[in-house]
Amino acid sequence: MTLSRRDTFRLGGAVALTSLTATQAATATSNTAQTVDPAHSFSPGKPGVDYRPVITPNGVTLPFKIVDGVKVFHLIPEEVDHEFAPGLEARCWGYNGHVHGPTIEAVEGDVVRIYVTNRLPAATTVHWHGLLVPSGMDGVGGLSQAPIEPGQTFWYEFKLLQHGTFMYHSHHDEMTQMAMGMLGMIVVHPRRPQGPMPDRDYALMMSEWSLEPGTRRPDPNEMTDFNVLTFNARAFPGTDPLVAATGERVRIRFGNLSAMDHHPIHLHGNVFTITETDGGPIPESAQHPDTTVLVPTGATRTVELVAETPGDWAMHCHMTHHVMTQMGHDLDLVMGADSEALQNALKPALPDSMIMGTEGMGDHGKHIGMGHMDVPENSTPMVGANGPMGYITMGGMFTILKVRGVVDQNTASSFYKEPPERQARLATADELTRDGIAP
Ligand SMILES: [Cu+2]
Repeated sequence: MTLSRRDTFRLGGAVALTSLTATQAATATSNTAQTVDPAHSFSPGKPGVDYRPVITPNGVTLPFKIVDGVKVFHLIPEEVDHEFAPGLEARCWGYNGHVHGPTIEAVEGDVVRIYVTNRLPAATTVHWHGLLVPSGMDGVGGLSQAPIEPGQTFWYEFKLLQHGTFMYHSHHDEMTQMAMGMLGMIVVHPRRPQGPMPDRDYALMMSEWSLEPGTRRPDPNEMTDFNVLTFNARAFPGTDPLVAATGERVRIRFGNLSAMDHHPIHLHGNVFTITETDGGPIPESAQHPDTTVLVPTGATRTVELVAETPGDWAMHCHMTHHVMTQMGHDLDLVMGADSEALQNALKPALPDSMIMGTEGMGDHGKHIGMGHMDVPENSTPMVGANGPMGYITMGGMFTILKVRGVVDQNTASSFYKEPPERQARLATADELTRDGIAP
């Protein structure tokens, strides 16, 4: 399908004819830099020239080509075999071979043309969450467009009037399709950046899944008891860390398209400023420092910080069950029980059983790591992975910001080592005596 010049203007998406002078661009950009004048045309923004490309940990950015000044993308909804963490795989629905879909990245004022080829067995649509688009481009199946039937390719085209962090997702049988993974991030860079540009710009989409141990299909019918909580569709230890050098400005864009949950994301060792939502930039007078940002479902929040202190800084959802993976929430309480007596009682009926949880869940992964017990096929320990100082008893929606004096290709895979005077350790007998502490 081709688009006439007249149609393009009707959409408010004028094809770039000439590049703008600085004065024209300044006039076209409002004082708050939230919108561009839809009548103005811009040259398509170039990565590395007009913006520093965003990094999607564990993910990719959707490639585009430029045809007559329009950025042309091709999004392909399809079934994808996806790994949440080593040993935990599922057959999900995603886009272009990825779960979630690739990040769509462009520049305010760009005209984007997005073809969607449906390779799923079900009809679908794509909604551009937070973007100001014509009603006919809004992607609500049955309301603003006909559903895209299997095998069909649909055309979407609109001008990007805003900059910021947005999302895309299925808006047809959303309950099923979003639970199967049909989500992605949209990053629109400002045409004329107002503040300092970030040195590192990260995008993290949060979602939640129901995947019974031993099965391979996420269960969209689940309403409350989600057991796989993810950043970019990965559960720790499957999450790639974020890295930054000291002194660098870091932007982290959070999107949340979880079915039912909000996520308070807490970052250790740093203070950030919450700078924007999917509604636009937060005026500087209303920005505030924080260490936890609540990201409601169906929303984005962007934070910025300057990395100051070297270290391995945990970043995770602070809802404690959201840093567990495939935990059975209907377990009977055994905290404080006599594990030996329980074990002896169970032995005749279940000779291979192993009583756990009388002192909490922390040892679960450790026992698996030591080979004392197996996990069911296609599942992962509820918590964690081996760390430099022992076992890390967190899983799910957990990742690490690795801050170093210098970042190199080994930073992501290495752990920070503190000098002894900055490292917590066993107290010595001399110290206890000196300070009158009875251990
Ligand atoms: Cu959470």
